[in-house]
Amino acid sequence: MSLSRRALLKASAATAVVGGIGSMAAPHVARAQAAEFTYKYANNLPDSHPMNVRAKEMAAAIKAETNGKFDLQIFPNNQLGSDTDMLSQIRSGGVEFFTLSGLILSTLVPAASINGIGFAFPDYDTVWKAMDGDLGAYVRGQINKAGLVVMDKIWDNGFRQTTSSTRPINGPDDFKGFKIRVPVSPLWTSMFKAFDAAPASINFSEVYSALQTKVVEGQENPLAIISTAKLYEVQKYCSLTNHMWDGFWFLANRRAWESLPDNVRTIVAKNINAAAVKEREDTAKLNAGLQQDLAAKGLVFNQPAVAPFRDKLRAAGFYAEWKGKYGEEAWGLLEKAVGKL
Ligand code: X2X
Repeated sequence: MSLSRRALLKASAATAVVGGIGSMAAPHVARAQAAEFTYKYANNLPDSHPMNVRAKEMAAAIKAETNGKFDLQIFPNNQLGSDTDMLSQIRSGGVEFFTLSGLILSTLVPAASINGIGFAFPDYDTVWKAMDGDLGAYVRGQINKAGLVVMDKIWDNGFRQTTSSTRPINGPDDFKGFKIRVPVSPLWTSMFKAFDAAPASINFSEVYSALQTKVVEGQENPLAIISTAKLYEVQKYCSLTNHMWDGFWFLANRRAWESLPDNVRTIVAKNINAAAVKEREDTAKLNAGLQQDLAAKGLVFNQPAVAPFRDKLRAAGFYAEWKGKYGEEAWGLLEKAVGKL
């Protein structure tokens, strides 16, 4: 090869590199480029819930920062199936990302339901300290051991309230024989059995119609979901039982995650975690402000005292049973965050 030809090749290689860097740094001047990675993110919530609002924003930010290389497609509202379906899809790689309540994830990772222990968390401050601290780290460790990747920041679902078409819940006795839908999770069933209720495990995708056709009398969810999923249309009473805090782990299929280049992975994780923090603020605000709005839509509110519910769970042996299931280490981390149960 002649000297001049070699020099020419070197020069064009250098131009290609400079061009590449230039287009990464200034996406607005880059040509539209087909995505190298198109990943699906599935969830069970309506489009208007803060989770999907922030997810859309986050997808746009990821696309811009990767210069179009990474395209996150969002499938809200159980479009790809129920939570049970999506959990098997995230494991097989049918979807790359999925947000799931830790309580439902516990069918695969038993420790993941621990934040849902009845009446454990008094407020959001305590929740975020625990879930961004040692308790959350412990649960994420267990999720990893089960073969799934999980982002650092858990997304907020909220403190759960009880709705009904038949009666308000003023105290634990009102739960006796109450036909209540619960998500598919042993902890949920166990807690409502401890209240002598009649819990039925039903995926969220079926909840509206189960309430409408009166297969069940009631259900329990944070106000943000009662509002965005329009459950107030098929319920009459809302009892502010605040019986547990629930959040969504942002899960990734391991093979899909590990096939991303490091720099793309960093951008994706950074934006997902930042969106989680914003979604927490939105959702907490929404949960705090919705009572009036829902009352205007016809829901009748009441706020029962917490102590009788806790006493009933204690007397039924609920805390002792679950302490035994989670083990000393996990239970110790929970009590370190919330106090003795
Ligand atoms: O299924 C529910 O009730 C929901 C939407 O709150 C969860 O994902 C746990």
